[in-house]
Amino acid sequence: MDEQKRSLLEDIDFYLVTDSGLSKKGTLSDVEDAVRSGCKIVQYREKNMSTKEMVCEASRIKSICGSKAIFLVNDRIDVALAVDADGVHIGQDDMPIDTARKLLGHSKIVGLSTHNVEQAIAAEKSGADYIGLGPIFNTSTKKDAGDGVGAHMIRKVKDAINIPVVAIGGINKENCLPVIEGGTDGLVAISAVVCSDDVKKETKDFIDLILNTRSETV
Ligand code: 3NM
Repeated sequence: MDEQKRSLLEDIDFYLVTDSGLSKKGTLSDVEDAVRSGCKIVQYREKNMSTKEMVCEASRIKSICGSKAIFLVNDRIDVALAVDADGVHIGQDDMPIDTARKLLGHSKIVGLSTHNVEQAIAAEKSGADYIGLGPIFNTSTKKDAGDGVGAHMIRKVKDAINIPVVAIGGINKENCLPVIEGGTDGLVAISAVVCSDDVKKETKDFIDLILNTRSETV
C-alpha cells in the first residue's frame, strides 16, 4: 500500500463496515455506493460465507476501493493476505496483534476493537494503527457487543492515545452529534446505512454531518 493511501487513515470521517445479513442490496452494491459517496475506508465483515466465496468477494471489493478507499478485512487474515488487502481489523479475542503484524508486515494497516481506555492504551502500545471504540450505544447488530459505553468515552480515549479512534455501535443520524463532538476521527454506522434503501445518500449524509459539525466546533 502506498503512502498516499495510508494517509487516508488520518482523514477518515465515515467508515463503512459491511454486513451481508442486514444489507438490502448486497455487500458489493453497498461498497460501490459508499465509495462513490466519498467513503474512504471499507471493512469487509462477513460471517456467513465460505472462505472461497469470501476471497472472491474480497477481490471484487478491493477493485471497487481502488485508490479511493482503504480496504480492510475483518478478522480473516488469510483472506486479507489472499487478496492483498490494505490490512485487517481484529477483535480482542481474534489473533494477537503482534502475530497479525508478523503475518501481514509493517506496510499493512492493523486496527483493533477496544471497549475502554485501558484496552485503547494497550492497543497503541502493541502497534495498532487505529482503534475501534465501542459499542458507543446499545446495538443489536453484534449480539455479544455488551452495553453501550456512552459518547463521553471517546474524549477519554482520545486524551489517552495518539492513534486514530473510530466510534462504532448503535450510531445513527439522530444520535451521532455527541459522538462527533467527542472528537472521534471516524464513525461507523452499520445498520443505519446498509439497512436503508439508499446507501449512497446515507453515506453522504453522515460525511456531511461529520464535516459540518467539525467545522462548527473548531
Ligand atoms: N463492533 P450498528 S459494535 C461490528 O463494539 C460491531 O466493537 C462493535 O453495528 C464493537 O452500527 C458493532 O448497526 C456493530 O450498531 C455495529
